[in-house]
Amino acid sequence: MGDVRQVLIDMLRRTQELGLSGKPDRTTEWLKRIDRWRSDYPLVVPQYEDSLSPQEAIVELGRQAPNAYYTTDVGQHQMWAAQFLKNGPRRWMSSSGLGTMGYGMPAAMGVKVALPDEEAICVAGDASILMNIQELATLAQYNIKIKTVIINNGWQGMVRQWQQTFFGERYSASNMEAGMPDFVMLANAFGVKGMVVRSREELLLAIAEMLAHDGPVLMDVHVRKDENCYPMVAPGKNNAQMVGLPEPPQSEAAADLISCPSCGAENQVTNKFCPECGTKL
Ligand SMILES: Cc1ncc(C[n+]2csc(CCOP(=O)(O)OP(=O)(O)O)c2C)c(N)n1
Ligand SMILES: [Mg+2]
Repeated sequence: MGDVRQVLIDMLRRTQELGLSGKPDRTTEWLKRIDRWRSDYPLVVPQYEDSLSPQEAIVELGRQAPNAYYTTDVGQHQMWAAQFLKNGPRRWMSSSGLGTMGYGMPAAMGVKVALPDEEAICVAGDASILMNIQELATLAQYNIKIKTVIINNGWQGMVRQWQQTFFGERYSASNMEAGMPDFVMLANAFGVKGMVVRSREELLLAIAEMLAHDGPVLMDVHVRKDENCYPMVAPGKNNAQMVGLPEPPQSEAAADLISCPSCGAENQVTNKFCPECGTKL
C-alpha cells in the first residue's frame, strides 16, 4: 500500500528490471474464444414482409452513421443497439444495467455540447423517451443538433417480453398504444423537426434526410410490435443458462459428452458451465 503515484513508478521500474514486456499477451486466448462464440451464435436480423424489424432499423442507422456517438434509453431497443451498432470504443453511452429510462436524449445532448462537430444519436424507446420529453425544449432553445430515433414498437417491449415469457402472457400496464402521442406533432410543437417512418421502403431515405438536417430531429420509426430480444437470462438463472441462443454447429470434439458433477446432465466437453444448473465444469 502507498501513494499511487509512487507505487506505479516503482511497479514500472520493477517490470523493466525483470525484463517483462510492457504488453503481456493475456488476451489472445480470450479474444479467440469470443470469436468462436461470434461464429457459433451469429446475431440475426429478421426481415418480415409486412413490417420493419427493430433490428434492421438499427442496422441501417449504424450503416449510415458508423462513426456517430450513440446513446440509448432502456429496454429491447437498448439491447439491439448494443448488439448491432459497431461504432467503436468510447462511442456508445448507455445506462446499461442501471436501467435509467430517459437517459438517452439528455446524454446525447451532453455529447453534442462537448463535441459539436461529432454526430450524436439517441436510440430511444417509445416509452423511455417520454421520461425526458421536455428536453425537446432545450434542443430548440439552444439548437443542439442531436438526432433521436425512437424504435417505436407500441409497447414497453422489455416488460411485454417478460410478461409473455414468465407471467403466462398476462400483460399489465405494458401496452403504450392508447395514449401514444403523435411524435411528429409533439416535436413540431416544441419547434423541432419531426419525422415518421413506417416501412422499409421509407427507412433509407428518411435516415439520410435526418442526418443531413442541420438541426435537431426526432424520428419516430414504427417497427414490428411483438419482436423479442435474445438471448435473455431468466430470473434466478445465470449467464450459462440464457435462453434463445441458436443451436451451435456440432463440431467433432463437441460430440463427446461429459456428465455434470452436480446435476448429472449430459454436457458437451467444450461447455465451460452446465446449461442445466450453471455449475462450472
Ligand atoms: C425510470 C424507469 N422506470 C422503469 C424501468 C423498468 N423498465 C425497464 S425497460 C422498460 C420498458 C421500456 O420500454 P421502451 O422504452 O418502449 O423500450 P422497448 O423495450 O420497447 O424497446 C421498463 C418500464 C426502468 N428501467 N426505468
Ligand atoms: Mg417500446
